[in-house]
Amino acid sequence: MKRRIFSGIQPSEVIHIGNYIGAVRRWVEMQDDPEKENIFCIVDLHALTVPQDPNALRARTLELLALFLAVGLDPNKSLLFVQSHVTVHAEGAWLLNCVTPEGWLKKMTQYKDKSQKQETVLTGLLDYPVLMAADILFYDTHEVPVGEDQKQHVELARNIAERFNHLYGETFIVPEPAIAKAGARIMGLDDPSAKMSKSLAHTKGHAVRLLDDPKEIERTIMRAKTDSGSEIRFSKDPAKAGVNNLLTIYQALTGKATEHVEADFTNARGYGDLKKAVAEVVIEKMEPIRRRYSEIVSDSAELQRIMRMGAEKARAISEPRLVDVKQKMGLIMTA
Ligand code: ATP
Ligand code: LTN
Repeated sequence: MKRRIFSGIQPSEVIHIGNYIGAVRRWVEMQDDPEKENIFCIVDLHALTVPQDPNALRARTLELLALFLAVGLDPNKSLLFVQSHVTVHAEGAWLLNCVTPEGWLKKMTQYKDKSQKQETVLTGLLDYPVLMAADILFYDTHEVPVGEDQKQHVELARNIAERFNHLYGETFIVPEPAIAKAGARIMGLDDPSAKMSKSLAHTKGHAVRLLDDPKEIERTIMRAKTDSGSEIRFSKDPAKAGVNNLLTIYQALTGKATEHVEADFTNARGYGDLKKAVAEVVIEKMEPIRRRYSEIVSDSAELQRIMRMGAEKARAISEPRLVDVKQKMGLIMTA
C-alpha cells in the first residue's frame, strides 16, 4: 500500500523561503515517489484564527494555488485543494474537540506565542491544532511533512488519534511527522534568533518572499544580520546564528553536502562574499517560479477548475472516514 502524505499551508500573507525550504519544496520532490500518495491543502480555515480582510483572504487563496503550480506541484500527480471546500474538516474538528482535553491545547508553544501578540485571542486560535488533527486524521495519513515549528501539532494529532482509538476502537492511523534534515527552521534574516515567519514577512529585511524581484532579494540578503567575525562555517553558537542561517539556505537550495558548502567559502574575503553567493542561488531558484506564476495567476478559470476537481477527490477520501467516526460516536446517520 502507498503511504499517504498530507500537508497544509495557510493563505495568510505571502510565502517566504522558510516555507519553501521547510515545506513546499519537499512536497514537490515527494510527487515523483511511487511509494507515496500526496495531498496538499490550502488551509483557509486556519487563516481565520487571526483577523483577516475577506477580500484579501480570497485573493491570497487563489494566488497560493497559482504559486503551488508555479513551484511545480502538479494537480495530476498530487491532490491539491482548499480546506473550506470540504466540510469534513470543520465537522471532523468538532468531533475531535469532544475527545481533546483543553489542557493539551493550552500547552502548545505556538498558541502561547501567538496569543501574546493578539489583543483579543479568538477561540479558533486555541482550537487550531484540533482542526489540523482533523485535516490529517480524516485522510488516513501516514506522514506529515512540515517544518520544525509544526512538530508539536503533529504530535498532538497522534495523541488525539490514540485517544480516539482507545475510546471508540481502532479507527485512525497514528501519523508520523516528517521533518527535513536541512532547513527545517530557517531564521529571520533581520534577527537570526527567531524563525522566519509569514506574519513578519512585510517587515523590512526579515524574509525573502517567493515573488520578490531579484533586486529586492539581493538587497534583503546583503542586509542580513551576521556577527563581527569573518569565519564562514556551520555553527550552533548563537552568536554565529546569522552566518549559520545563510549557509543553511545555501545548502538547502544547492543540495550540497556540509563539507562542500564550507569548501565553497574557504577563499571568501568575508561575509560579503557569502551573502553574494547566497543571493545568487536564491535568485536563480526564484526567477523561474516568478515567471511561471505570472503566467498562471491570470487564468482564474483554470484555477477554479483545479479547486473544484481537488475538492471532489478530497471528499471522496475523507467522507467515508467521517461517517465511520460519527457512527462510532453514537450519532444517527440518515442516508
Ligand atoms: P506564521 O509564522 O505567521 O505562523 P508560517 O511562516 O509558519 O506562518 P505556515 O503557513 O504556518 O507559515 O507554515 C507553512 C509551512 O512552512 C509549515 O510546514 C511550517 O512548518 C513551514 N515553515 C514555516 N516557517 C518556517 C521556517 N522559518 N523554516 C522552515 N519551515 C518553516
Ligand atoms: N498548521 C500548519 C498548517 C496546517 C497543516 C495541516 C500542516 C494545517 N493543517 C495538516 C500539515 C498537516 C502550519 O503550518 N501553520
